[in-house]
Amino acid sequence: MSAVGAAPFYFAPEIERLDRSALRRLQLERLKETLGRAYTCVPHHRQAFDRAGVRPEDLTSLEDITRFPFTVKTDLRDNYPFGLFAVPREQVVRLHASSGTTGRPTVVGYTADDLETWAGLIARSLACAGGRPGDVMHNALGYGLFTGGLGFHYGAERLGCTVVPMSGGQTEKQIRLICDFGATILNATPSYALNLVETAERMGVDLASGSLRIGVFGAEPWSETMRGELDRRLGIRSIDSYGLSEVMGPGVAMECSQRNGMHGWEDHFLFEVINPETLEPVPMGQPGELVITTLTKQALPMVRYRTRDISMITEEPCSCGRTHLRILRVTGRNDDMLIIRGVNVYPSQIESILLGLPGIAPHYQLILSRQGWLDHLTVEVETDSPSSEEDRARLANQVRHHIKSTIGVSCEALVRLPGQLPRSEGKAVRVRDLRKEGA
Ligand code: DLL
Repeated sequence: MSAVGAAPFYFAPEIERLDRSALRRLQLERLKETLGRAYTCVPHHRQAFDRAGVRPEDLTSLEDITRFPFTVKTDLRDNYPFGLFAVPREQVVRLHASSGTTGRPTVVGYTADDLETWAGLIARSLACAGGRPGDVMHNALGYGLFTGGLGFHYGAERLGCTVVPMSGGQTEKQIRLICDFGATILNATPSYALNLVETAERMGVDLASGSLRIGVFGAEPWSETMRGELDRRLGIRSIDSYGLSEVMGPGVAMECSQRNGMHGWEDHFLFEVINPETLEPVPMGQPGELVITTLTKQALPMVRYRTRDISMITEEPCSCGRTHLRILRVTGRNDDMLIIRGVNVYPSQIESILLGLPGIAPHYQLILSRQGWLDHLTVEVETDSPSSEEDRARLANQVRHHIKSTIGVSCEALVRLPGQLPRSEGKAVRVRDLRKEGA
């Protein structure tokens, strides 16, 4: 394989290591084009710009982006299915859509050029994660309307990997194929990766001593503790992978081997972090809601899309040499935040506490209900091995105590035996809010 001096095609140092001022100049040029196209071709954006009293030509610096209106998920729903497309439908060669559990699905579209860009960015992301041509990538992300499966599929082929297009489900068969085909990269949601590892252990297969080298995990929040668990039980280096359908799908950001935040590909996206209450920008390095503007998308240009994802970004240089900013672990979505008796709680905070307790397995569900006028939180977890009722009662006490002392919320803890909680085949469902279901 070529050294960096004669860089292979999937590693583009001229762009991945571009000096930040040149990167910003490129962003400004592309941002002007995007705003112009959005204004000219998408009535929704034109009206929103007019209401805010701004024209694309008012943008003379990247900072001017804050004068432009946000786009939110309901804008996609209100313009269902193709109202936000900036090209005639005939030029859209692929559609994806969200599951739409609450109302209409959100539909996203791609031109042939958009698919080229997407595959290129996934190839770049996989290479950033440590993937190389010749790797065998077992793709356990769902194929279909979800962007995960097909997104990684074409990008991995572009990198020169052998792709196993497995999708989710048929877990035992997945284990056999991982072993038989000598998979070196596993691509999955972290919760499904855990399901895979447990199933393998039950089958007597030790994946940790097998061919896997890298796990590319994303599409849902996960913690450092979970990373440690997956690294150890799969014998891999787990890499965090971020993206969302509204701005493209996976391939928006990926960790490098340093594993200290995900490089967000700034030649294709403009990243901002805002305070979700005041909608003002927050200073670099402080947490807030990630807002993303696409810089090269043709079919569906997105202007200041409010992701709802809570994270922070840093421009501190990374020792890998890439100059693109880093998005630190996405801890949750501000619409996933639970308000329990007035305390703000993210499911990932509870995950970190649970995974830090010996004897507890990384499976949990949070059930919220109302008892009288008060919110009631029940935390269901599993033990990591069969245990007596007495031991489980002792563990339940520990869970209650740690949650109370760390986040200040009282809860009921139910400790189940291994295998009693539902397993994920894609994005895990961690929260059941019975208060919303009227129970
Ligand atoms: O989940 C795209 C994707 C597929 C990303 C595979 C990575 C791997 P959506 O279904 O539109 O697209 O869901 C996007 O998932 O706004 C976050 O809330 C969450 N999410 C995605 N990646 C991460 C991550 C895909 N690494 C939504 N950490 C996003 C935490 C993540 N949350």
